[in-house]
Amino acid sequence: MPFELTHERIAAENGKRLKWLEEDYEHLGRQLARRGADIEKLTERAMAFRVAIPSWGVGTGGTRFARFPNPGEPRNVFEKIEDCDVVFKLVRTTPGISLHIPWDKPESAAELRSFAEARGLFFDSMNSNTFEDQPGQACSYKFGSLSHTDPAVRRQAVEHNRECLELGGKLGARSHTVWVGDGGNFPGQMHLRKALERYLDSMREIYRALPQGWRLFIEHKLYEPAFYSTVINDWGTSYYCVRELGERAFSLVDLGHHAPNVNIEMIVARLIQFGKLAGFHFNDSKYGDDDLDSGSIKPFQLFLIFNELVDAELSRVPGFDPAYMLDQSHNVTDPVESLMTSAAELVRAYVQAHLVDREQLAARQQANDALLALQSLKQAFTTDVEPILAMARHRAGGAIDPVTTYRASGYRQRAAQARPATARLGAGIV
Ligand code: RM4
Ligand code: MN
Ligand code: MN
Repeated sequence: MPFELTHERIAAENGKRLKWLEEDYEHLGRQLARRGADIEKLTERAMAFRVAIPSWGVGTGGTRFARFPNPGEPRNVFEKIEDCDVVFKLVRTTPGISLHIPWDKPESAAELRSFAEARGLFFDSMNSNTFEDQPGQACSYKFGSLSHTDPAVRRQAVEHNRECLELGGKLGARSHTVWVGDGGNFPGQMHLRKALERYLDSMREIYRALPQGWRLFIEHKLYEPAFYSTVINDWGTSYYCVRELGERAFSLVDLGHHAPNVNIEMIVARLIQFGKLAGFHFNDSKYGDDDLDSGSIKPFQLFLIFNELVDAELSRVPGFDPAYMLDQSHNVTDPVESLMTSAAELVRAYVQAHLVDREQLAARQQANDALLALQSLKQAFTTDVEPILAMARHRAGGAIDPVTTYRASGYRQRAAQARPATARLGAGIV
């Protein structure tokens, strides 16, 4: 697409807002100084924060009922990268792109890589897909993939993962994520223990094929598409599997993959403590795996998760190196806008978590002062850090107000002209 969201355009929009931002930033700086916090250090941290975008996140999502495509939807992986580039230009925290194979399998890895690198983007974790059938595929995944009862299906699924590793190598990726939809819809449908054994056997093969310097991530999910039992249903099973697999295997936490009300920050703390936290697929949910925008429903939970992450970062837990990605389904919004605001929500929670007075909190915990311990967290959580986020974006060359700047640019309208809709109108997760 010839249309570019230029630096000049962003700077012109920022010019309208900079004076007020400077005022707010200075005021917040004075407030924080009273609490012993240095606003400049927090802004540096905000500028250093990174979260990857999944290639499937820039397309309009859908439910099993329907999908309502946005105008100007990207029709191929190159157009997806163009949209990722827009998000990156405006928020500056999202240079990594996570590819889903085969949805975004390129004809030439070298061409795709240079297309991304020319925009300052790189390829983050690879994602395999053995939860749906592809045209011409020999075996079906209707009844599972890596844990299937038929060894031929398992072999095909392992082979697909090997291909992802090979492609990822050419793209410069350094990790591979395996999520399987394997499970049972009815009690008795599958032998629960044997299915997990078969899964592990297949995963051992994938692990053995892992290139040097790579990490392998697995992702648990309590239900869907299987509605009675899933093979990797919870973090305990996931943790057991990554321990079995070896030191380069880690457990990934997708926020939507737990029962309602589960204490996810505690799962995070456990995985950190056991040296097995891979990182996150961020999203938010109300009733199930709703894949809503990060921070839209339960911002306090997001903050509490970051509180654990920042605590681990500051106490220099050995080997702590979590990978972050947004895994959301944008069904009713413009995906570019959702991704930008979600990325900002993560930075917000991250900066707020850095505002926690950890010495004070530790003393209150030591004294078993439940009420004031909560206040230590609430003081950080209720601080409006927006001027820090906006200043961080501005200093990094991004937009003070990403959504307004994006809308003013007319990018979506131009994309709609340049990318006439294709026939893909069906239902589906992404
Ligand atoms: C799954 C899981 C995976 C994602 C697919 C599309 O629920 O979250 O990470 O790749 O959806
Ligand atoms: Mn996920
Ligand atoms: Mn999911």
